[in-house]
Parts: sequence; C-alpha cells; structure tokens
Amino acid sequence: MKKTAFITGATSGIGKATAINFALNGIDLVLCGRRQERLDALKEELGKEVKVHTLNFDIREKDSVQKAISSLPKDFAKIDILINNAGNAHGLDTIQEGSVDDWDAMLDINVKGLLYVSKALIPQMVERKSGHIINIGSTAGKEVYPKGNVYCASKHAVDAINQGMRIDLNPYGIRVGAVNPGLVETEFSNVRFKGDENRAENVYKGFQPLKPEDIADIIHFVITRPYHVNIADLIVMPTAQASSTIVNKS
Ligand code: NDP
Ligand code: 8X3
Repeated sequence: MKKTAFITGATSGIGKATAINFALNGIDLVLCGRRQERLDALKEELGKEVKVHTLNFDIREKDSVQKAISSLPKDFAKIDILINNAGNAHGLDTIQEGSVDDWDAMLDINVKGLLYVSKALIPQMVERKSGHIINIGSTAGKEVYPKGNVYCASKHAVDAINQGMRIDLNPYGIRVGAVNPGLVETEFSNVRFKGDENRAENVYKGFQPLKPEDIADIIHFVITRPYHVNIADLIVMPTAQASSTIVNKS
C-alpha cells in the first residue's frame, strides 16, 4: 500500500538524501525546512516520481509547526512514517566559553522542535493504531566528547525521547526507533562552525566519512522490515571511526 513520509530537515544532508531515496522507492513525501528554494527544487525533482508537498516552518516555533501540519491537504494528511531529522550543532566550545544563543538553538531545534512535530503527528497515529517514527540521534547521544557538552546533551535527550516514545506508543502498535550516525559529511559542520568552510572540511579530512546516502539507505532498510520487526536503536559510524574521539586519519 502507498505510504506517506513526513521528513523534517529535508533541504540538506541526511533529510534530503532520505527524501530522494524514499521518492525512488515510491513513498509520497511531505518535506520540511526553512529554505523555500530548496523545497521548491525538491518538489520539482521528486514530484516526477511521487506526490510531494512541502512545508516551510522554523521547527523552534511551536505555533508555526502546528499551523503548518494542520494545513496539510487531504492527500497528505495521513502520515505513515515520521523522520524526525531536523537538527544541527551550533558551536564547539568548552562549557565555560559556550554561547547561550548556541545552547538555545540546539535545545530548541534538536529537542523541543522534534517534540513539537511529534506532538502534532502522533495523535493521528495513535487513533489509527499505526505508524513508524524514526528519530535521528547521534553517536553524540551515546557518548559525550570534549566541547560537545550541549550538542551531546541534546542528542542524549533524543535518545531518551526515543525510548520514552517507544514505551508510550507500544500499546498502539506504533514502531519507534532511532538511527544514530557518527561522522556524516553534510552541511552539519558548516552550520556548527558558522560558515567557516575550511574548519568544516577539516572535520572530514584524512578518512572516508559516511555519506548522507549511506544513512538514507539504512533508514529505508529500517522502514521496510516486516511489521513485527522494529529496529529500536541503531548506531552507524564510518569504518575509520571507533568512537566520538577516535578516528583513524591518514
Ligand atoms: P544538515 O545541516 O545538512 O541538515 C540539517 C537540516 O535541518 C536542514 O535541512 C535544515 O533545513 C534543518 N533545520 C535546521 N534548523 C532548522 C530549524 N530551525 N527549523 C527547521 N529546520 C531546520 O545536517 P545533517 O543532515 O547532518 O543533520 C541532520 C540530522 O542528523 C541532525 O539531527 C543531526 O544532528 C544529525 N546527525 C548528523 C551527523 C553528521 O555527522 N552530519 C551525525 C549524527 C547525527 P533549513 O536550514 O532549510 O531549515
Ligand atoms: C554528529 C556527530 O561527532 O560530529 O552528531 O557530533 S559529531
């Protein structure tokens, strides 16, 4: 049966690769982000394969999230798969030097934004007793690294929310699981380092990082398991990476 997926952070990186993968696999799409021109381009490209609707909202603004989701046309109103992906790191500083604005951004986007979207979409899944939610966590949600403090806290929160959602939605047959990547080359480090491209590129130099398509492929695997199989928590790193701080660079 034809399914519809709702992907946050679809304008770049892991979310965009997942949108492309899903479209090629016949899954209709609701794609979210703030960069309208990218949403338009994706709609144009992926609309050749499947039905695509785009929503432009800042995930930090709960009223905008609710309003955008309430505005979904009938054809897109039933969401089978939710990919809670939007998020970023802002800054890489010791706790004594970190910026409060960066902390606000990470907690508001990665944690509260994920909750706002989930709050707007879970009731219909509960009512139907069906749905699949994938929360994009991180190795940073399993392990804290130097200067990672608040980003790691935000991803540890995603880990806890993932577990809590799975417990609470268990009676309704809704599948909940997390995909926790290590180093993936996306716009992530450009955002973290506020547009400093050299610094961002350096993060992925000297080893082969994961590509967003690798994660999209895994997400597609997760959502295509038979109904009785729920991949609850998956960690994936580049082969060169052993932990948040151990990367075998040439
Ligand atoms: P990108 O920077 O490439 O993509 C981030 C996406 O999030 C963009 O589509 C962006 O859209 C969206 N986004 C950011 N802020 C907001 C906001 N305020 N409102 C709405 N949308 C927002 O990074 P990745 O693809 O790497 O990151 C995706 C997820 O994967 C994040 O949760 C990240 O923490 C996680 N992750 C990434 C890893 C990596 O190494 N890259 C590793 C582990 C986890 P727009 O700007 O258009 O709003
Ligand atoms: C992203 C992985 O190690 O760059 O969540 O924080 S890391």
